[in-house]
Amino acid sequence: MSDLPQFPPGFRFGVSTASYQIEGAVGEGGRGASIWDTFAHTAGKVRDGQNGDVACDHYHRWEGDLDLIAGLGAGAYRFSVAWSRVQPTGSGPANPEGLDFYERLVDGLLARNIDPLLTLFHWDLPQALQDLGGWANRDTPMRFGEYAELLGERLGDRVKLWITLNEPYIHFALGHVQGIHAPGLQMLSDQLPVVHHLLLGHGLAVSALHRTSSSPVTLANNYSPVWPKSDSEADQMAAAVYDMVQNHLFTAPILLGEYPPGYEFLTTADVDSIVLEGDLEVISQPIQAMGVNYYNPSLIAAPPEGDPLPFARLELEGYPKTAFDWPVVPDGLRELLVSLKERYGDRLPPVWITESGCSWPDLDDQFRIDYIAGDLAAVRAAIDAGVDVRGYCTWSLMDNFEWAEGYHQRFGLVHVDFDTQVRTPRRSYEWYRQVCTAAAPRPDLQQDPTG
Ligand code: GBH
Repeated sequence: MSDLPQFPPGFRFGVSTASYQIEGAVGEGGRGASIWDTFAHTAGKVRDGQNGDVACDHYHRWEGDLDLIAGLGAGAYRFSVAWSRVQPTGSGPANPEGLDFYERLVDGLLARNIDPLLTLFHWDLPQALQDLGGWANRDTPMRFGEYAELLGERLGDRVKLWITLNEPYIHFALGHVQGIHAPGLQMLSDQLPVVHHLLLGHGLAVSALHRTSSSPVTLANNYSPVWPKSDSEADQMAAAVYDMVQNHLFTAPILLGEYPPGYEFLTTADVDSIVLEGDLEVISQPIQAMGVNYYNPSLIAAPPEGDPLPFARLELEGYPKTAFDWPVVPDGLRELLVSLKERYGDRLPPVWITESGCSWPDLDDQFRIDYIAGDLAAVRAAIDAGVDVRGYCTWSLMDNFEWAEGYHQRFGLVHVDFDTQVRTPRRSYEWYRQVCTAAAPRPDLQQDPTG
């Protein structure tokens, strides 16, 4: 432990999860179907035909899971609400059983002295809304604002940090362009409506949460430092486009009130028919934190001729690889935090690392310990360089349903046997417990609305 950096007083260490990845109980408590139920039950979409029907059975085992978080001494738990538990078809009155479940969870966290950090949308859109066009339909952000209001009314006095959207860029790119995540669309043109409506949904949720809660509000963006493959003009241009879509498309409108230069290629229609007057004001309402999810840098080159995309993603060689084959580049986290600060300056609110982690199966997981230690050194270096970072939540508390990879990737501090549901803390759990318990005592987040 002695080699671990020190963090400012009040810095929070926590763990993250998401509803569809852990809850199971998809037909219980009045829950409606989500796009991930549909997608995972479509042949050929998820490895080995796996799905989240049972997942970690967290819906029934939540108390034991909260004890695991408490056992870490963690100061924060980031989880997400399944929209279709609260509103089975994505609109209309709340389903009381759904709200009750999350209220028990929040109260259970507070009873254990853990700050609840609540994500409203971690990709599991109610299927009924997808049937009406999903995020391509301008009604969806309106529905999202109403859903946010229901949660704010019920839990606004107890949730300590609100996260509207998880990784809108990944949901857009993998779900609506590549088609390897739900809803499985492969839109090659006219992508701007999905992007814009996600942003508008964020803005409307921010309004609803500010009306109903005094806690800070943010979103969790997935950022990746972009490294061009060469100095050639073609590679540099491709990298610039990639940097714009991955890192700034869902940040510049929120922090600066304008889309980043070059975004127009996302539609063949007239931009003004999609981005209506007043929208950017809604989108750019002040947020009190910026959630950063980090996994690895992106190596980008010019696309092969005839490719429909304006860039090509290449494999990054020369780094250790996780069991998912993702490169391990902890300093990329420092690089990206510093670059966000350079680009957005005082517009960048205090940062929370809302996710970072690795797939590694062994119970004796020195690999994961080194991974998190690398992250913490990078965060410390970013703080030293002037970035205001307030917390770090590792992905994930426990092994769970890893989207298109099913149960084949294990990101947990805690191992889950998916036949018996037995939870077994890995060595990293014990190590991270020391990190959490060594952290300085923390003041109440709600008394410090700047984050
Ligand atoms: C997050 O997404 C999600 O929020 C979470 O639900 C998920 O379980 C977790 O991460 C782990 O996947 O091909 O080597 O360049 C992460 C989004 C997109 C990050 C793909 C890494 C490229 C890896 N990821 N990306 S690589």
